[in-house]
Amino acid sequence: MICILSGGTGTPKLLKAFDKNICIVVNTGEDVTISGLYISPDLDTVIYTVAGMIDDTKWYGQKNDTYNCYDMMRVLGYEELLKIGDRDRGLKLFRTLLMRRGSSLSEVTERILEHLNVHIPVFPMSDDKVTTKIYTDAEVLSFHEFWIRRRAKVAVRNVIFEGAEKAVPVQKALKFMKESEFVLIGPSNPVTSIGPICAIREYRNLLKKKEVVAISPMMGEAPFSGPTGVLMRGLGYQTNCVGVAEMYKDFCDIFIIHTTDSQYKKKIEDMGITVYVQDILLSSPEKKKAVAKFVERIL
Ligand code: GDP
Ligand code: FO1
Repeated sequence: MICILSGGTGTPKLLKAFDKNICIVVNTGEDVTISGLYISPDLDTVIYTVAGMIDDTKWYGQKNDTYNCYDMMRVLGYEELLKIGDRDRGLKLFRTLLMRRGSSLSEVTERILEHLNVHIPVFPMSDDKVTTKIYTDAEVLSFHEFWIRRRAKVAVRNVIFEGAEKAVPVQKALKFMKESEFVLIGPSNPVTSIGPICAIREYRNLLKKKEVVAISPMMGEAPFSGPTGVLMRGLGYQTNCVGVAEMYKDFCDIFIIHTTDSQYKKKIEDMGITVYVQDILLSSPEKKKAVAKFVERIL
């Protein structure tokens, strides 16, 4: 069993390509309440992906969803920060109701997986509240204020994961991680997707003991997509695979970088990390399969 750490875009692209058993530990630092609903965007993307329901044009929400509820609210002059589909809203409402009755996020996740007939273990990283906060000179932003309202067009000064020091892992997730053959850090945002998981002490300590393989989310001097570059620059890292390796060097044993980045191999090896150069653009089923196969045979 491979234990995969995931955010909500890059790593999900790979999840269906593995032949070996996997379990997935998902970032919850972006969780937020909108219109009374408990929204766990990365968790929902992972659940929809393993259930074969994801809208893989956007990497959030369900495919073929409708937006009647969202549109009706707009008619009434209320615009939600996230455009939530009707069926997606159904899942989020179900979760919210169960949590209001006292279930934890991980318990509800188990229930959802059961109902969707999914047999791949998926865990939120914690049942405790951990909230990613992005500091600029002028203000402190939630992830969605930063990404959706400000379009990531701000100079980032710092990123903190509020609550992470006191948060404990979901115990089943920790057990699966302990018993896994190795941990795979998927090609996710190292700051806001992998950062919150590593900010929880017990995961950090365990990662140092496990074999850890990571896949770069960078191609040259930029990420394949999203705000990873802006966030890394704000924290003082180079916005390339060397910067990501710097962030992971305390626990990463093997790092897979993109074919465009072979000039950085030596620099990363000098950090004590074994480096492989591969095509890691996950743009077709064949390419995803090739990357998954490579990972499965790496150790
Ligand atoms: P988020 O939760 O939506 O931020 O998603 P993740 O953190 O899981 O993924 C975002 C990261 O995925 C970005 O840094 C992208 O560069 C990376 N990514 C997106 N597509 C690809 C791809 O095809 N290959 C690789 N290697 N990384 C990708
Ligand atoms: N991301 C957007 O950029 N725009 C949206 O309207 C949006 C809606 C949305 C609805 C449900 C959901 O679970 C996720 C949604 N996302 C949307 C994804 C959003 O949460 C972030 O892009 C990811 O969290 C990035 O990690």
